[in-house]
Amino acid sequence: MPTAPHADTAFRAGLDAVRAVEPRIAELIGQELTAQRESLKLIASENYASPATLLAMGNWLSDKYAEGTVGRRFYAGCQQVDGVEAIAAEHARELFGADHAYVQPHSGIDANLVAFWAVLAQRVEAPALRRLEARHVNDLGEADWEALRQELGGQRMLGMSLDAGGHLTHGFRPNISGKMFHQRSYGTDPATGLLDYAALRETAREFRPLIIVGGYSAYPRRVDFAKLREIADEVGATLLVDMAHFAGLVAGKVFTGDFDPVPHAQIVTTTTHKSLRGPRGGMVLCDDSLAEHVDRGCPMVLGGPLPHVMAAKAVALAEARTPAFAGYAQRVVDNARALADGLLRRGARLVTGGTDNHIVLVDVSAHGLTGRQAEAALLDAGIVTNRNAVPQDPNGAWYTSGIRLGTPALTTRGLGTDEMDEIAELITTVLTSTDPGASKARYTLDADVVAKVAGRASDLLGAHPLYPEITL
Ligand code: DSN
Repeated sequence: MPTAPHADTAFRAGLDAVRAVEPRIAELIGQELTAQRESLKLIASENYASPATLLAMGNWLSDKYAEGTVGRRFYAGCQQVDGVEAIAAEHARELFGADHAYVQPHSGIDANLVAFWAVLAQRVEAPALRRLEARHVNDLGEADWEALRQELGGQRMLGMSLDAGGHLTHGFRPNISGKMFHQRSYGTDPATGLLDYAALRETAREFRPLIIVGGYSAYPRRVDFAKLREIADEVGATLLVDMAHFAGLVAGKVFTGDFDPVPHAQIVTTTTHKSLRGPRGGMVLCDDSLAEHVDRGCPMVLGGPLPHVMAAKAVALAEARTPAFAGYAQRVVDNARALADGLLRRGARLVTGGTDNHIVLVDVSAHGLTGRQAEAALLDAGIVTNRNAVPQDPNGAWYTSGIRLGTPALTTRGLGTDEMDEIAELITTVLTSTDPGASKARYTLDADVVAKVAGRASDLLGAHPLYPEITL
């Protein structure tokens, strides 16, 4: 990660100011740094932002309201925020080769909501207004408005099933997307664990969705987005790809051609804090035909933008445009493969038998464990992962049968393929030494194993310090 020699002074001064007002918060900020430094973090969706990115967020840009878009705000005095948003959007367009970028979403869910409503506005609302010869929804009478509301709420979405690695915001009932859309899922081939494009095509032909959602949060392989677009075109759907997990691999040109969603999907959403290594937030990229609808994200879905976070997005996106970032993205994938190979050599069962992105999904039922037991036992030994369902998981989404591992964070710290092999050994030691208890959450793990693994994990981290220039 790009270092910042004087960051130490800046963070110290900032913490002193916080401490003077609410010392408990200063204490917790300091403790979080220690915890991050001491964790062998394999959570696939987390990373470490650069000091420059973090510092760009902690300032008075936060104080400004700027509803609207660049040059068209509902508040006066937005010149600086206009500059910030324009620079962030320019970096995003250039980095990903997109026609248009909207950098206001506060999170991935927000980005997806903006994208869903942009497609609904383009494909349902705008044609209805033309039909009714109205310029604006406010011009409609009660009956026409009610008919349009029903039409907007009656649309169909096809997304990847949760247990195949899809995401809750891709039309599932606990999320608002599942309440807005009639949803159907596509999944993976039970024999290989790989995305079943033929079955997806069949479902799309039969279901005729308005939107096909590509993208995942727990699928350890590349997706052929050219093929998804071909299917979407055949059934008249808009292809929307949520690349939150692998945006860093697209930015770093590890995923190119058919595996880069941007040239193939009409609209692409992402978070900015996962493999992309920016601040916590979201973003939408789209083709020119959707730009005007996406730009209405605020106030359609979002509250006022967070100018300080847009500034941090601009910094992180500038970092992602460097050759160093491309090297980082390649190492993320190399490390995931080394971790997967190390686990396979030691007898692990991996969903799809390996990885070609940053994710490794381990089926821990091979060790007689639930995901919950494995996650807790690994945490005891200082290895932070998260439990995750595997395809057709008999233990459901709470206990699960899997653990999801990811390499973006440890790669940022500088760990390489040799260390990944050693981490595979540590994980195997914990999984093979953990005895399942009477319930799906209980287990026993020998204290000597815990001490040995935690000691070695600590040595590995000690050799690759996090934010070495910060000496708090
Ligand atoms: N929470 C993110 C993840 O862990 O994949 C997705 O929203």
